[in-house]
Order: sequence, then C-alpha cells, then structure tokens
Amino acid sequence: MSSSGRPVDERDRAFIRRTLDLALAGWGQTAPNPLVGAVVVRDGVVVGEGAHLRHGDLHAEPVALAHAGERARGATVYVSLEPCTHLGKTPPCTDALIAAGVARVVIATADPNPRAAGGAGRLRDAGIEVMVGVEEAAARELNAPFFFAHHSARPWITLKLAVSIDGALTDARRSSAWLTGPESRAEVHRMRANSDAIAVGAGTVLADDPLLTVRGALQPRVAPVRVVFDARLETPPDSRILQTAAGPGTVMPAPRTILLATRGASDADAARRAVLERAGADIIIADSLAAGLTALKERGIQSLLVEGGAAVAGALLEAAVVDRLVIFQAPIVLGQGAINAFSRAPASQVTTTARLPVVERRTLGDDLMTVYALTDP
Ligand code: AOF
Ligand code: ZN
Repeated sequence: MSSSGRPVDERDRAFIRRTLDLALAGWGQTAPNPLVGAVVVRDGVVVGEGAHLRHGDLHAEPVALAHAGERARGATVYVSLEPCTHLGKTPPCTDALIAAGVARVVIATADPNPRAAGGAGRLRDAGIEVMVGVEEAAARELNAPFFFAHHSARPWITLKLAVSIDGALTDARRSSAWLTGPESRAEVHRMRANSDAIAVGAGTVLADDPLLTVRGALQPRVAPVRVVFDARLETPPDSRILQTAAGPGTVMPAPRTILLATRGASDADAARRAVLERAGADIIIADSLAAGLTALKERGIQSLLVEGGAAVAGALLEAAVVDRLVIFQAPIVLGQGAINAFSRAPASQVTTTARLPVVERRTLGDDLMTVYALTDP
C-alpha cells in the first residue's frame, strides 16, 4: 500500500528500487543532505536517470530530466525523496518537473526538511498525478541519519562490532589483530566514508592506537570527525588519533578528534586537559552520555559509527541509543577468557527480550555481516 491507500504496482516498486540504487552514486558525498535518485519512464521504458552526486550539486530530478530531454513530456518520474519546493543551492525540483510537463510522479517518501517539503501537494495543484509511499521503509533506511536528524537531539548511531563465532571481540590476551577478512575491512571503510563521525572508547585507543580514518576505495567529501568516548581523559597525547588531528596550527586538512569526557574527570586535571588540547584534541565535557551525544549533534554530526569496544557497546546499549547494530562475524573461535562483545550490555531474558529485525545480511569473503534494527529512522 502507498500512503494514499492505493495498492502499489510491481513496476512502480521496481522503478523506485532503481532510484534507490542510483542514489548510492552519491555515497559519502552528499551529507548533511540525503542520497537521492530519480528515473524518468515513458511508455514503460527508462528515458532518463539521475542522482544527487554531491552536496551543493544538482538534485536528482533535474539530472534525470535533462537526460530525458523532450521525452519527459507526459512521462512518469520516480524519485526516492519528495521533490523539493525551495530555492536552495539549486532551483526547486517541483518547478522543473512541472515545466517538463511530466504526467505522473511516484515518490518513495516525504521530505522531513520543512524548508524543502510540500512538493507532493504542489505537483498535485499543477494537475500532476502523485503517489507517495512506494518502498518507503527502504528509502528511509537509505537516509536514516537524515530522517532521524529532523526529530532527534542526538546523532543516528550505528554500532559496528567484529566478532568471533563465540561473540568475542578479542582473545584472552587481548591481541589487537583483526578477526575479519579483507572484504569485511573494505566494507567498514565504505561505511566510514558515509558517516559524519567515527567513535571508539578510550580502552580501544589504549589497546589498538587506531587511526579511524577512511582508507578504502571511496573517499568522502568531508573526512569523518573522530570521537573517543573518554570519560576520564585517558587518551594519550601521543596516540595516532591525536598526532594526526587538526588542531590549532595544523596545516594539513586532517579530521578533528573530539574527546568526550564526563564532568569531574576533567576538573580534576586541568593540566592534562591543556596537554591534550595542545596535542590537537577538541574536548567536550558532558554531564551524561545523552548530553554528550547531543553535543555531537550540535556540532553537525548526524551519523555516528561506533566501532567498540565492549565498554562503549555496553554503555550505548544500556542507554538505548543504538539504532543499527552491525555484526561482522569471522569464522574463528576464541574460547575461554575471550572478551565477549556484549559482556558489558544490560542483562536480558530469553523469554522477554526483543528479537531484533534483520535489515540486511550478506557474506563478505568468509565472514558474515548482519545489520539489526533497534529503532526506526
Ligand atoms: C530533491 N532532490 O536530489 C535532493 C533533495 O542544500 P540544497 O539546496 O541542495 O537542499 C537540500 C535539501 O533538499 C535537503 O535537505 C533535502 O530536503 C532536499 N534534497 N531534494 O528534490 C534531491 N537531494
Ligand atoms: Zn530538489
């Protein structure tokens, strides 16, 4: 069913799914704006396709309309987000659709941005047949941080954990070696490329000294901010995450590093704070985890990819602020003494705990990746 209550035609569904695929062309390049795709169909044949490729560039519809040219007259346009009505960085897409003389517009989901919304109504007023709500869940999933940002004070949080068959993050010796294979690692870099920020706990910084940069095939338009959940300000000034941070006086365009501390920790040691700030840290002192997450959102972070470890995973699950849980399971058993990924999560009971819906599941080399939904965007 579409939101207008009409049953959805399978062809309409297939063309909307095509818009979602096209939208992926902007992966890592459009934030804080959404990924959007559009298809122009005339007599059942695709005559134009387009995507919003980069923040500030043309929206998807004008790209697809230009591709279709005169063939757009009388055609059906499929678009993964309600066409905009505002004069933003580009002219309103609704005006372009009306001017092109299209007969019908099929929209996956409404635009939550009050500046841009209202396109469906405007198109109807111009005599165009409009349908909203085809493959709506998939369209919202694609731009979950964008939709979430319009009604939430915190970023959309994806908790990504690489585990063994027995659910451990590392062995009893806490070796910092990788559990998963190269295909999973490439996927993590792809996920990083479409995130506004990447976070770990201070324990992970101390154990692994990670860089938390994007080193995959696809480079993002803006390098993700790096965040350390560091209640007691334990991040070493000479850690790689600070050594490569953009701070006062840095010349290279390095991503910022934010240390998220809790009040008390920092007052205790102003000298340490000064050392960390000189090393390039941007320190946020918050009263609670929730307040810290709000502070990140206030700094423009709509999507936060959290990569562990067990303490941070436990704290975020306890606070019920994990939106997507992504598990990369490697074909290894770590056995006794290994550090379980959920050892710090709140206890639950088999009979009453929620069975998490699976949003996506695929194999990556010998690993298995599963995306679980804990909330809706
Ligand atoms: C569309 N088609 O392809 C996209 C839309 O910053 P601006 O001026 O580019 O406007 C961004 C807003 O426009 C964004 O927040 C969202 O509401 C909408 N994006 N709309 O009709 C598109 N990318
Ligand atoms: Zn637009």
